[in-house]
Amino acid sequence: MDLWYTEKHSDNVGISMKVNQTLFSGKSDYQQLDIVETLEYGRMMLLDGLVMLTERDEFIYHDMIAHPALFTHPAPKKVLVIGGGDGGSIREIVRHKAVELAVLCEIDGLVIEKSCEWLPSIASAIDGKHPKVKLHVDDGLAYIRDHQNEFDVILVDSTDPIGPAVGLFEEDFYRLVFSALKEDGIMVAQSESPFYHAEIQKSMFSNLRAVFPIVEMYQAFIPTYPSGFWSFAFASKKYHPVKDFDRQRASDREFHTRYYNEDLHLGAFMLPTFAKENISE
Ligand code: AG3
Repeated sequence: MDLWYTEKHSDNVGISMKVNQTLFSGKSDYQQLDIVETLEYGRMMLLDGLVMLTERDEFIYHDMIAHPALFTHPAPKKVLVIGGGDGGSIREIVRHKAVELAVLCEIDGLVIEKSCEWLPSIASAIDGKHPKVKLHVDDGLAYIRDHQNEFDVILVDSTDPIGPAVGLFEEDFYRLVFSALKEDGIMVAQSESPFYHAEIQKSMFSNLRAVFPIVEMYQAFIPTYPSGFWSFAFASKKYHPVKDFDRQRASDREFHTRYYNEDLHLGAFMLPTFAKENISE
């Protein structure tokens, strides 16, 4: 049998991967969840048909959603992840010595459950046993409404702004994140492809700028996402990701990162002109 999965990136373009077998397929209260085994990229998780991660390239996304903020903040003790039910972001966060508590707030309990079952190398820190990790199955908006002035870093590890994640790209949500952060807190959110999603980026970054004094975009190469050229929004109350970056602290890290490093930390914030134009004021 010749079985292929295609995620369409536009009406006329997509990415296709040859699939061995389906490991899980089911519908939660929120979305369709599929976990399949591909020949080239290992196991792959899809939500509503969109590629969330593959075993082969997830290290890039999870290094880059977590480490730039955690190496910019001088003492990140309490960190919150909104979304990210696969556990990849939490896995990277707890590698930081300074981190005392990492909270995961994921709306869909099925994503957590099936990641633990089928993606153990990604979900290693959300199996309920890690001493630094707390899990909440809850709506991110509802959760942060009840948490003021509490977190050093908040990561928004969401899917595209369709379905359950729509609210996570809006100004009202960023105001709640702002108040859930301490006075020197940092938020990072995945911010789609500069190549395909100019309109989303435009509104997302203007919503962020209405709330945070420092807002920057940085980029990463993620082969299985639309265009392979992906981005993150860095929104901060006090620390600038380039000007306040302590290069020595990043190069002294006591764990190995296969994508992130202290040179790339700076390089990731250098953007091609068309990407700058997407978010220019
Ligand atoms: N979250 C970002 C997924 C966005 C991908 N979009 C797409 N394939 N159209 C990934 C979750 C990993 N923790």
